[in-house]
Amino acid sequence: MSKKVAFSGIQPSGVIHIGNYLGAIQQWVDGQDKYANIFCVVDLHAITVPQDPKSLKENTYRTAAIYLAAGINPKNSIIFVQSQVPAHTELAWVLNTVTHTGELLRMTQFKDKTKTGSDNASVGLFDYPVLMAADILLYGTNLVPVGEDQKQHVELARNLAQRFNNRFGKTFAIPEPIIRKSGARIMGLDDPSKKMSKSAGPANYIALTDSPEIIRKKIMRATTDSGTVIKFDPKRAGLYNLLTIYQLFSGKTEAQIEKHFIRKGYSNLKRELADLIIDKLTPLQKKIEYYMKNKRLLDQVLKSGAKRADKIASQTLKEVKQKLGLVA
Ligand code: AQP
Repeated sequence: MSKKVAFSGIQPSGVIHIGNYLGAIQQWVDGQDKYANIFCVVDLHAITVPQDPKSLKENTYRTAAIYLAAGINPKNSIIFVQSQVPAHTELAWVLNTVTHTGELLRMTQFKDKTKTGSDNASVGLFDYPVLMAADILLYGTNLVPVGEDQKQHVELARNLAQRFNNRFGKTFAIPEPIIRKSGARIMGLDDPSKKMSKSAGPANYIALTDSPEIIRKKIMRATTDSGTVIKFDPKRAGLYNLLTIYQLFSGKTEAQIEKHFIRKGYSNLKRELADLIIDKLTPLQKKIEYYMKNKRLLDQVLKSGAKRADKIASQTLKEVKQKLGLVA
């Protein structure tokens, strides 16, 4: 039996943080042998909010470098940049024509990002979930490994696939999200009531490229409560978040961790957690730097990935156009 297709991506819109790593990238690496994988650097999504062109280019390379440094093997998995495969925007337009505006108005990410009430948000930001549906549906994707915040967007992709199939005949596979039980929503260090987010400011996240000094400072300053007992209690959001990060980086069970921290205080936990993160991120950072110094190698990987992706995507788009009655 052929393997299920898994598709996912990250925006090169700034730093990549441990939320992106633990919620998404780590499960991509874990599923590498199980699925036929396609991992995209979604630069067209990034430009739905203003980006500095120079930084965007550098961040696009860095995101690809992170995929490779984390252990994605480009021989098996397809790694590419979204804007290098034109079928993404073409299918997004087609899907726009079967999407209801009400569906997009209900998207919590759009609502969160436009909370201030300003009407300066781009139409691209409004349409973001449709482009994401196109990304997913072009590849016959069965599984979308993401963090919990993307669940609603994958749900829309499912609905659009079903709607299109009902109107025009079976064309798209119906994708489903894969969301980790633990790590699906890493919370902000300075505000554990909201998810860790790169747009929330540096005290909120640990970037994969943060130095040991910065990591230590951010963890020591992380918001906790006035309690003393170290336990996995979801009601104590700050502590629970730190313990979850500890668990995901250490691979230990809740019971093992709670036992380890019996009669120890929050400052012990924070010190040990900082050491653990530094320990895990240092080798990753070395690899990221290696790839960033070898842009030619990155270009080769991305060019070959785009070629492989384009072959699949063009075929899907051709079928879509035929079904719609567009002259090919
Ligand atoms: N806090 C998180 N916990 C777990 N998973 C997360 N992801 C994002 N934040 C967390 C997952 O990372 C993948 C890539 O996300 P993205 O590039 O779409 O970025 P995002 O979700 O927009 O990340 P940010 O940091 O929140 O960016 P801003 O602040 O710009 O909106 C996805 O699989 C996502 O679920």
